[in-house]
Amino acid sequence: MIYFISDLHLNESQPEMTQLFLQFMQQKAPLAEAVYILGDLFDFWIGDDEQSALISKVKSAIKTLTASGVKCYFICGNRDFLIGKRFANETGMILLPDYHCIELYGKSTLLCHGDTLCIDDVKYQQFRQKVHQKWRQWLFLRLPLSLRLKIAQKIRMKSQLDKQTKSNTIMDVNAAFTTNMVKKFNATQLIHGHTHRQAVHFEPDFTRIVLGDWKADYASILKVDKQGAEFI
Ligand code: LP5
Ligand code: MN
Repeated sequence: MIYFISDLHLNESQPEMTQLFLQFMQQKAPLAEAVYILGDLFDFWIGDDEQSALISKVKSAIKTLTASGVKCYFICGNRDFLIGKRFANETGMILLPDYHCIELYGKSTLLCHGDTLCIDDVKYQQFRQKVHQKWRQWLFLRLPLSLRLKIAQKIRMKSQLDKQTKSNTIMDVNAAFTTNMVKKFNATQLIHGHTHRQAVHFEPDFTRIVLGDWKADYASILKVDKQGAEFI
């Protein structure tokens, strides 16, 4: 059995959500073969050198899981794309590229965060392209933590403002682009998050499973086994 989660956006001001995640990692995840975290585990990530009580708790939960033999895979989201090798080494978590195809109980399944499928959100895609440039990241990671935090907060504010002017259609996946991507990987199933619209869509050539975001009292967890996929 394999679990898929995404879009927890763990942050200091919602400790209940961190609790939910820790509960999941301690009670459910140990029974699985693997756990896939498809991005936006954290509200934002400004470098593997940041430390806090929340970060320590999350790291130690992942470490305990992977040390017990359960594989934990991670595809970065649009908020925590700076999670890097140091985090992976400290936790045993395996970092995957933006698109990753797996054989999931007989179904060729493409995994991604989901932001790259939202190509109609041109402003976001331009922003994404910039912050994914290695030289920019290299420079950013060498700034003092306090300055990085300020920049991240500025970006969050601007993003929240911009989102008020964007329609839901613009902020959803582009259907034609998504179909092409699934075909390119010869997949029959796609699992992604980001849009926060938990659902199972039966498209003509593939099934698209969308993970939901977590709330203080709601954990969107997809369980897949031989019987199929279900949200628990
Ligand atoms: O996250 P969500 O779901 O609310 O919105 C996303 C898109 N927004 C983002 C931004 C993230 O929320 C915040 C990322 C913080 C990263 C911290 C590290 C910074 C590292 C820099 C390394 C070089 O992803 C939002 C989408 C939405 O999903 C739906 O898909 O619409 O996209 C935007 O809103 C982008 C804006 O339209 C453009 C943002 C430009 C920001 C420029 C600010 C410059 C301030 C610089 C100060 C020095
Ligand atoms: Mn996201």
